Amino acid sequence: MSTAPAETIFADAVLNAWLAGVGLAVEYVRAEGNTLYYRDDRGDEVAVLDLLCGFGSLIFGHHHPEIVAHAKAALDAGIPVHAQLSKQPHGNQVGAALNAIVRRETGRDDRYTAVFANSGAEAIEICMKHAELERRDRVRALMDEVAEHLEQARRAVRGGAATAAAAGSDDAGAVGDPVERFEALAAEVSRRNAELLGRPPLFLALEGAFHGKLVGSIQLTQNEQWRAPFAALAPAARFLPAADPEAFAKAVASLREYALDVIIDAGKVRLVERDFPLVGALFVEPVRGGAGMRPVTAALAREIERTAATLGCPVVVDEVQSGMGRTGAFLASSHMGLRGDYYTLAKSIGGGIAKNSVVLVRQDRFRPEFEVIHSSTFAKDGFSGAIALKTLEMLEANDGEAYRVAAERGGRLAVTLAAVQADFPDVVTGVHGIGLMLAMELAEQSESASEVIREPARAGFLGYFLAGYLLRRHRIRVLPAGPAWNSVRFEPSIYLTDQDIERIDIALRAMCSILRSEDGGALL
Ligand code: 5B6
Repeated sequence: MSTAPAETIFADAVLNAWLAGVGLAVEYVRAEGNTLYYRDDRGDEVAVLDLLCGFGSLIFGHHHPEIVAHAKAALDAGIPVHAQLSKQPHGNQVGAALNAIVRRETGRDDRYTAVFANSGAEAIEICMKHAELERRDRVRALMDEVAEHLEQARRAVRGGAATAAAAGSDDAGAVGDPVERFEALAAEVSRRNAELLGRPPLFLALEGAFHGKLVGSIQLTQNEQWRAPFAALAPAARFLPAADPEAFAKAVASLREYALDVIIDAGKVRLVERDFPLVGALFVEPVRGGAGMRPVTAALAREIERTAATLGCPVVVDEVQSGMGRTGAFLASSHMGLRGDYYTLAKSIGGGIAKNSVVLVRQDRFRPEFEVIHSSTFAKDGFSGAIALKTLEMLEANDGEAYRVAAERGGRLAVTLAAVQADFPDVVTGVHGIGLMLAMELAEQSESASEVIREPARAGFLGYFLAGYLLRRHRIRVLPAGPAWNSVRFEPSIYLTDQDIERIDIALRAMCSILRSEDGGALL
């Protein structure tokens, strides 16, 4: 193949220039376990401890030998990778395995139907679409009821059994033709309800949420820079306070919309307000990665469930990043007892080598037509299915040893991070997260005496700059937690060793010393 002409503009040109600016422009040539390798100027491999692990996609590390062997065997056996619109039993096998795990872990007898996709954002958009099918049914049921009430009232008014208030007033003793008065009332009901019917659904998410970057899901991701340019393309989301259940409840109450209906009360037709199902679904990350690895509290979980029950909408528990054992349980939501009507899983379900995601919809809500009206060429392919089954089997092996290891390794790392915080309380303001989903929060640096520290802090990318330092100086790969510059995230595989943790300890202490002494030159 010929090389590209010199004038070719590559899509990653801007990104690569930015990566170079923060010291992260590295080409990795090999990956294994918790290690990525690049080549230095002499061509020798340099090993980097990877604590990012595919934004949390590698619960078993890079190229786990058992998963790789399973993949090779599946391909050697000629498994049908593409056999769209055939029975594809592996989909049901993965669905059955997931049901067994979720049932065991939650202790509830819920059954879920699995719908497959290719990425986390796609799984989220499946939830948006499915929730809209449900919402349409709720809207239709309400509108059928209103139509029935209007018909009953119309018959009563025409038959002289009831009289109607004038439109816009509650005075049922108004003068004029009662039938005309009723029809004016009915027109007001129709106008108001038609206006509500014309509105797109509203989706709810938590402040600091990250739910993906496709057309729909980006509206559920709070980061303004990523979301705002595309606001006109999709239904909006409201971001609700996550730190305080009371504030959450208040914010939800302010969102309620009322449709109009009529009742006959003591021979008088009156207008009444009815709750209109404007909300499609309530999306929750059990651990908000983009907000600095903040777990939902049990109190907020109760409020979320109460809210969804009142609104009649599903709770979508987004376990794309937190699921698959990363927090020491298969679902992070089981730590806070949060029950999902839908669950999304992605990242580690690909075993580090496949692209796969899945939505679990509780069977009593599942719309059977969904599998027919939604599809993707690559979803539910045979290869990803085989890898998902293998990965689930590995998670569950030895009575769930992997979950215990994730909890223990994560706990060990958290203790180390807390010790760094204790020694540098002026630099480290918090350690957040559960299991192998951790973040260290750093103090504001925009007043640092060092320009090298102050300028990137003011521009909002000091976290990336620090990641560049940790990579070059300590051969450790991290990034900030989401868009928040002032954090360092840790999402290693379960094979994190004590030696790895020692290296992390040394590197973070060096970084904290530099920030404390405002010695920006040492970062370069
Ligand atoms: O597979 P896909 O990326 O579409 O999944 C979307 C998604 C993610 C997720 O974590 C949750 C809970 N739900 C849906 C994927 N997470 C990616 C992510 N990316 C960044 C930051 C995050 O906290 C999470 C990111 N940060 C900076 C630059 C680019 C990406």
